[in-house]
Amino acid sequence: MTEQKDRELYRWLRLIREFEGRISALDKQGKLMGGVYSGKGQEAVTVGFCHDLRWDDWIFPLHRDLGAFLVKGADPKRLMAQIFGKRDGFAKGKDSYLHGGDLSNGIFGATSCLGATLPVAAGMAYKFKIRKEDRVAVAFFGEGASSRGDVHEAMNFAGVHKLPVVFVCENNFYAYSTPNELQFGVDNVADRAAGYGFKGEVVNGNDLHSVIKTAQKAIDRARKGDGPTLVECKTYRYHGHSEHDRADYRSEEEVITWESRDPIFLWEIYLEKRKYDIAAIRKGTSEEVTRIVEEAVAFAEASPSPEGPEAMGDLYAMPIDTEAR
Ligand SMILES: Cc1ncc(C[n+]2csc(CCOP(=O)(O)OP(=O)(O)O)c2C)c(N)n1
Repeated sequence: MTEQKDRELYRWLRLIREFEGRISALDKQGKLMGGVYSGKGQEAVTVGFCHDLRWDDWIFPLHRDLGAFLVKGADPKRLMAQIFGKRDGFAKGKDSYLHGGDLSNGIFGATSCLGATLPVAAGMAYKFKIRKEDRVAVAFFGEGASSRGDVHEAMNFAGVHKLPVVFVCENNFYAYSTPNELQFGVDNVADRAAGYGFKGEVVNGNDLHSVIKTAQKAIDRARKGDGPTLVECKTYRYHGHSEHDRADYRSEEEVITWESRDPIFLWEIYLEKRKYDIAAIRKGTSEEVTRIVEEAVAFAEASPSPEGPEAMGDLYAMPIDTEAR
């Protein structure tokens, strides 16, 4: 990879970390509405899968994937306004954290019912296939969601029709407080791919190089018409399930062990080994991401709240201009 690309990837990792860190702080200050589900620690997964997607590809993030929004092209200011529940957010103030998608950038909003976005991703991929378009759908989900029936149905359908979709399981070892061994009876979620007739891969989700390599193969396979892949990224969320969860079900040793495998820390070591000027890169990136996040917060705070009558708008979807997207 070129130095420019290496630095760009570092910038994404750091921007996501800064953005989410600020949201956690704003939540503690009581400035946000609704729950906050930090993806701190899982940044390499969303960066690895989204950084090289085309604008006309679609992603289906899970509730912990603000990073995917940023890398796929969402405006940080609008994203922050969404989190504040303000009118300039994607849902125009009707929702806070969870359900706003950014349709103009190919980002489908998350659903409260976990796993329910996967059949939509398969449907989107089916559309691409029928129209003979070389576009790809990438659907993210947790290992907890992998136990849902519609996840199975989406994968089965995608396997039968060889659809251009990549299923990305972010296995952070706990679905709320439920550990892997109480969630499924196989060693890996990816083992199930065999039952659907496509390839399953397990990857170290904290190692950006590994994620990128596997993501590229899976995305190329989908784009070429060779069908779906299920990629399971083993990773870890540093925070609790949401900011109100102290996560007492994990040991301190376990958390510290995973913190020592931090994706940003690992990428910095790589940059250093490439003999780039890491001190300068770190400083320049810190200044840049802090500025972007500051501007986003100022924009969101200044954005108006919606007025009462607006509650009645946008309740039903207008037919989408499917030719445009
Ligand atoms: C169908 C369904 N069941 C339960 C919940 C409640 N719930 C919300 S998040 C969550 C944990 C999800 O774990 P996982 O899918 O592994 O994703 P993670 O939060 O670990 O990223 C649960 C049980 C829900 N939203 N939807």
